[in-house]
Amino acid sequence: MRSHSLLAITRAVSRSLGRCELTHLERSPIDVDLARAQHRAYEEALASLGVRVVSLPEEPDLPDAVFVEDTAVVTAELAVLTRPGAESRRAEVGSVARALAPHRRLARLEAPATLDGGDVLRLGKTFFVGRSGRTGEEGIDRLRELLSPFGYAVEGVPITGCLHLKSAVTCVADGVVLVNPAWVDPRAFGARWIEVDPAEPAAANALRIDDAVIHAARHERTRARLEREGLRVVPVDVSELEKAEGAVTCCSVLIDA
Ligand code: CIR
Repeated sequence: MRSHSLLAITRAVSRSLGRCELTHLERSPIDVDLARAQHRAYEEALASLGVRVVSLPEEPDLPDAVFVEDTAVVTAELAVLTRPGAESRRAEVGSVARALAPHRRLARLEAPATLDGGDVLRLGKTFFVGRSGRTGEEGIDRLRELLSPFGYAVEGVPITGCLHLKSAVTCVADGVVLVNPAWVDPRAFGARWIEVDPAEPAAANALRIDDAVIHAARHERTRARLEREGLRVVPVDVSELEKAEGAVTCCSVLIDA
C-alpha cells in the first residue's frame, strides 16, 4: 500500500470529439457513446487501483477536453497550468485550474511559451520535456524557471514521428521506461528500458499507478513484454480515444493528495 493518496482529475468525453485535433492520423469516425463507455471503464480502472477520481463535466465545444493531461504539470509544490500548443485547446485550461486550485498553488505559462503536458515525463527529480510540434523552447525554459527553485531539473528531448514525448516513452516502474526507439532515443533517460513490440509503435504510452500500469488493451504483444518483466498490467480498451490521438496517460492529471 502507498502511504499517500492519489487523486486523478479526469473529464467526460465531449460530444464534439470527432472534431479533435489530428497530427499523425487520418480522421476516422468516432463513436462518442463508445468513447464515453471506454472512458468510464478507464476511470473505473483508476478507482480499482485506489485512485480517487474527480471527473469534470463535459465541455461540449472543446473536442479535445477529455485529454486533461495536456493542461497541467503538477508537483508536490505547485501546479503549472500550460499554454497548449494547439490554439483550439487553450480554453481547456481554466476549468482544470479551478479543479486544481484547492490542491496546489497555481503558476501559469504565458505567451509566447507553449507546452503540452503530454510532452512532460518525470523521472525522479528530472522532468524530461519533448521538443514537439506542441511544445517550444520558451515553454521548456519557463517550466525550468518555475521548477528549478524546488530542486528539479528540466531537460529538453528531441522526438520524431509522434505527437508527444509520452507517445514515445513513459515510466513503468522505478528506473524503468517503456519506449518506442523509433520515436525517441532510449538512452536519453538514464533508465533501464523495455522496448515496445515493433508491430505496436503506439504502445509506449502506459499510466503507472504504484506497482501497476494501465495500458491500451490492443497492444497485446507489448503487454506480454511488460508482464514478462513482472509488471502488473491493467488493460483498458481505448480504441475510440486512440482515433483522436489520445491514449491512457492523457486522460488524467494525477495529484499526490
Ligand atoms: C490533440 O491532438 O491535442 C488531441 N487530439 C490528442 C491529445 C492527446 N494528448 C496526450 O497524449 N497527452
